[in-house]
Amino acid sequence: MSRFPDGFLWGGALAANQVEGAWDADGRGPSVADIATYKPNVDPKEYAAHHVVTSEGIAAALADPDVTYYPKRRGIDFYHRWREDLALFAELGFGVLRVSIAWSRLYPTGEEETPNPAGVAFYRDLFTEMRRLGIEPLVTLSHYEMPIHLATAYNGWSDRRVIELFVRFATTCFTEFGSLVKLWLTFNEIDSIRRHPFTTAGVIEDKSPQGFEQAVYEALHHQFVASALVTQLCHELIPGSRMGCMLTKLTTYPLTCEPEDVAAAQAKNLENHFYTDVQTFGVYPRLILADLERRGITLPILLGDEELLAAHTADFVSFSYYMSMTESVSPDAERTPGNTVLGVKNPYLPSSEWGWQVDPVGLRISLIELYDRYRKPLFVVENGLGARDELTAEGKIHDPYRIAYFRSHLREMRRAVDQGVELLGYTSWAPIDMISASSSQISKRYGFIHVDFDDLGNGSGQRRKKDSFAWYQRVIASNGASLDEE
Ligand code: BGP
Repeated sequence: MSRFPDGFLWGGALAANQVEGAWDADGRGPSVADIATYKPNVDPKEYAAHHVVTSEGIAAALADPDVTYYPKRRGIDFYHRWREDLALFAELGFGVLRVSIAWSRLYPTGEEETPNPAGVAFYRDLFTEMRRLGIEPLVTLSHYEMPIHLATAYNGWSDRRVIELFVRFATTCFTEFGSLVKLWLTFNEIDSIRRHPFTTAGVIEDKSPQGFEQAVYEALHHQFVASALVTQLCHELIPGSRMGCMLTKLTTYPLTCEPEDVAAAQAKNLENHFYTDVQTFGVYPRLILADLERRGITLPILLGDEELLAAHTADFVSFSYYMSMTESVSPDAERTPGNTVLGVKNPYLPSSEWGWQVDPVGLRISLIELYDRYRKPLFVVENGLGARDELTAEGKIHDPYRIAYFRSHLREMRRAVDQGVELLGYTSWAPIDMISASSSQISKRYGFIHVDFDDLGNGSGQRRKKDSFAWYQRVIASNGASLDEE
């Protein structure tokens, strides 16, 4: 079969904190993303170390009005240019566009009783225009951008009261936008709470007297409960709606067939799947509970929580896939960075400039693995290549490397569909250059559309189509058939 199923949703994915900018415009409150700084020449292997956040550092950043070294405060000015960008996405032929709603644009501190009217109007206009253009919105409720006040005043999601505040935010989203939006996601890469607890859940180590790891798992449990509650609400408030969960698919192979390497890889994959296990099976896996007990971690499970988790599971499983890695028990194994992880380098695979190992077959493996495990429809909501692009004197951007990345991954994705995987759609990361989540660079470019800004915000912001724009346009127009013509 050289085509994807009729009605397959082709598109792209954005995150509010990485594109909107306008961080303090029209009543928006500061979010955890607004203290992320661009650190010139930081080795990608060191990014994780830079996610250490302190109360003192937060206060200093919030006192600093700078936008040069806080790139997420300016994004790509999508807040003002979104009509132009939507027109380009429509020109690509998008059937779906994944975006997130910035919680602090609706509830500046997270504690307000009623939403910021300008924030509601912005998203209503955005979704209305998407619908006019025939683009289905796929909306992420939480994508690394919670109100920073909830981090500093509550220690983020470690405080159970944040559940109720999130439900208030989600209820506003469902009642205000439910006539325009039928496809929703709860937490972007909910598993990433272990790797960057502040970005994902507003948890701060110096505000965690119970212990940082204990606080992280308290926050995670509260996010699981919140997922179940908003899934129930979504179904009740929006007839025909579907709520998905969302995982960073960190597919890990054993470096060798030495059984201990195989066991080490198995442990990595079990840990990775734990999060979607809870959100799709509705129970904590026994292996995880036993491990938490061994580590002295107590989950703050209250009466009724387990029934909630079991009663309101995800309708579909979505995930991001960029790279794969291996695992080994050998202390000498060479490590390489991946998506906020450090894996053992796979000698059979090439790496991007940021060290992420390019593995299109890994996408097929991941699709088969997740579909076999959960037997629910899947949705690839992030996949793409970050690379340095050159703007020629003629204003062209030749990106054959990006075309090659997408061609190889989409062919493997189609093979998984041929094998019977029920795949709802594919939203590439990202249709347009934006601020990198991990490094706050724009020079790590993902888009089919180039944006004329540099890492310090210099430039016109002009949008230009790269060579890959026309290539992806043909893939969409042919529903994947053009993948065989090359
Ligand atoms: C995922 C995030 C996205 C996106 C992507 C690319 O983890 O969900 O927000 O940023 O990673 O990573 P980066 O931007 O760090 O290159």
